[in-house]
Amino acid sequence: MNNKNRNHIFPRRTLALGLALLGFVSPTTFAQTNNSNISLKLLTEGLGAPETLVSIPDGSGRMLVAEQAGVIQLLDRDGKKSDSLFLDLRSKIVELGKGMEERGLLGLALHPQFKSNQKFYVVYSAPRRASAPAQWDHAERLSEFKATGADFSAADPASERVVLEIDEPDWNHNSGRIVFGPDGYLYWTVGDGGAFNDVGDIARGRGHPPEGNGQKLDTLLGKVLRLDVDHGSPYGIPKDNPFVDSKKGLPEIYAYGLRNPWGISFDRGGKHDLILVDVGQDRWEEINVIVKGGNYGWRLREGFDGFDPKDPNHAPTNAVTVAADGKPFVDPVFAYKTLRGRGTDPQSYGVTITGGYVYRGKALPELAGKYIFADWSRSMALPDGTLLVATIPKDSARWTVEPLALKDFPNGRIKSYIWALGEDADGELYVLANGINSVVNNRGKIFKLVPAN
Ligand SMILES: [Ca+2]
Repeated sequence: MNNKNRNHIFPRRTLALGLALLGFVSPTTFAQTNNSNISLKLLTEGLGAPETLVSIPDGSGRMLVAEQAGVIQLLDRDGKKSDSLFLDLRSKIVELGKGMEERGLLGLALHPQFKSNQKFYVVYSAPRRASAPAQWDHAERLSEFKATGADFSAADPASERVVLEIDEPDWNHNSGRIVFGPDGYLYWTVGDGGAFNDVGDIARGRGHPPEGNGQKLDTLLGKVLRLDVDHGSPYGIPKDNPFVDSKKGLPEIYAYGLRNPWGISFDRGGKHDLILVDVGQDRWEEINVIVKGGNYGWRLREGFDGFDPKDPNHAPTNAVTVAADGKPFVDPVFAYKTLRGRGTDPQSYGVTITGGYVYRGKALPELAGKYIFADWSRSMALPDGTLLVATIPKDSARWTVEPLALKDFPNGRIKSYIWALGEDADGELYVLANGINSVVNNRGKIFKLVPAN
């Protein structure tokens, strides 16, 4: 998956696997909170690693689910898979590994006027471009496609229009999450280019400048981009993007200083905040509220601490608090410790954060206005994801988080890797889970958050 190897820490992975074989399974570290009115309803299973769920906005209740291995499934309102795929992109995607994998089909978003123009967008890992350094890994490609037919039940594979490609030095930290904003523009999260610590791998020719991609404004790596896909060729730049006039940065950049954001969503209500989670290196997992032009710190900051790539396990005593341009960094609204070792740290929820949605549905009034998200797993090697709920104070400054109380799953732990969350047309939420840490097996399933019986 995606978020996971965002860390690229093989010793940790190996340790987790060894402990798993010895029978050390992370013990419950929180008081059980299963006196809940919320439960999970299994909607469908037998999917590849499911990474995005969106509703088809025609009142049919049908949904599209993108699998990381490169296909998009069509589900009916009860979760039953269509006999035929909505779209198969596998021939366009780089060859994927059978184990941990961060490449593949990473994002799907329907155009706000999908019902009339039938357009939708995907981000996937395409082969390295000839213009990229020979030792680099691949390119992330944003493409537009069109659905066909009166009922949108399939996409036309020949309708692809490549919007933008970004060369990637490494196989990991590709991010690739996309969402349309209330302004009609497309927001695209791009990881820092991979390897570890945003310093790169010598074997790859680095691919990371001395200050790291996150802080460097002449690269699209480590950013949130904002594009106008309705104007220009192949796209336009919104005229109020932060670097349009200053020439201090690329005009696509909306926010920067990010590592590998695995989740981005706009709150449908409230102030329509743009909420992003950033997967940390070794110490902190973050929730950020994204503002235009904001610098979120990576790789000078991680969580609320400084970051030193030469000593990533400790906060430097001389942490940088002001960016090179003299502006302060934007702190997260919440950060929790990245789980390490045997997974017993009560201040951590797991090894990598998975983004979600502010609940604006009707079925679960106790969740109204709260941000529902997850941690992928408490172990690299075992399926032990945790659903989490954040309460957002009126001033939005510092959020509070606890495990989501579920009737049948104490402490929000659902015994699956949590690849992503999904939101339907009614604002109801789904959990996109996987029974195995691989994108090529069909162990994925989708749960809906529903009232308990
Ligand atoms: Ca940050």
